[in-house]
Amino acid sequence: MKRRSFLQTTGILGLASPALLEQNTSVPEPIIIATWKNEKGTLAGYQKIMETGKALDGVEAGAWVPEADPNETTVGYGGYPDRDGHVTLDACIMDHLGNAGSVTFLEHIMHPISVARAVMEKTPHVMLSGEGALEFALSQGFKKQNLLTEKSKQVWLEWKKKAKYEPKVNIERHDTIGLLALGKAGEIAGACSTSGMAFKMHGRVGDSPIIGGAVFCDDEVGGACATGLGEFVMKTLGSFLIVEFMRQGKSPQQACEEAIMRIVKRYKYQEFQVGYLAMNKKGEYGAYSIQKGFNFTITKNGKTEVIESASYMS
Ligand code: SD4
Repeated sequence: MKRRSFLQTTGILGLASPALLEQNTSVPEPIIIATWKNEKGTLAGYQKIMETGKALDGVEAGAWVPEADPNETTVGYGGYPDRDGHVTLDACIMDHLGNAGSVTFLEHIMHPISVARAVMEKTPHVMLSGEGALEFALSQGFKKQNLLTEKSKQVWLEWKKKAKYEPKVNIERHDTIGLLALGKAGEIAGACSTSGMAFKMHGRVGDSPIIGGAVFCDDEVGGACATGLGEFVMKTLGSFLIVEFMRQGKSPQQACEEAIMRIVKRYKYQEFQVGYLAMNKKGEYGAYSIQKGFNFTITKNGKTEVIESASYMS
């Protein structure tokens, strides 16, 4: 008996709409998107998905690229330190089953994203912080390294002469990497990695390790990730909010816009940047930011493209 006539005789077709049947059978092509201009990162992530099939492997591999790049001053090695000269890292990762792992205030480890993944896969916890996160990383075979490059140290020493902390629009080069991917089975995963705000207070933790803040995924809906001034992402739980908007039927673009408007309406001070990126299970994506200048990178079908985001301020 053919599938369709089986469905008709058993009455199943009457229960499920044709659109639903269609949706269940079509798996979109693997795709990976990342905040900012991160072509090498999305390409590395895409290649990993092609190799293992898994979105989770893709977002981890994508984050590795800026984490190891000494010229990338907002992520991992070479990241600008806090006001006391410490490079402290935040990262998180989430898979399609709703598992999540994160590290905050972690020092001396080149790839915090992989420590976050180890927290997710090898501990009963979601988040490890500071000394405890470092001890855990070392126990897992990660190597202790000095992440403060000579170049970043000089910038910090120069900053110390005035020691004035003023978050300004894009001036601090918000280049935190947030990633979302669909694997070969169409499953979603997300990740984020950063050294946080340059010259922040020692001990400051941003949105990047907060599940629901900088990253959220739900395999029934899609995922979202964030960059920019983390305090505002945290206070509005941006990525979770975007996924919930998509669950209500909004497109990724509409969902990002609503989440930005939530910040804009609630907080009058808008001289800072927040950028959101979202993708649904069909592989449709959207982005929106408060200020001009936010962009994102996408790799799909082996092709990589950097796209300028629309913004609230023109
Ligand atoms: C933070 N959201 O620590 C991060 C900063 C960021 O590109 O996105 N920088 O608040």
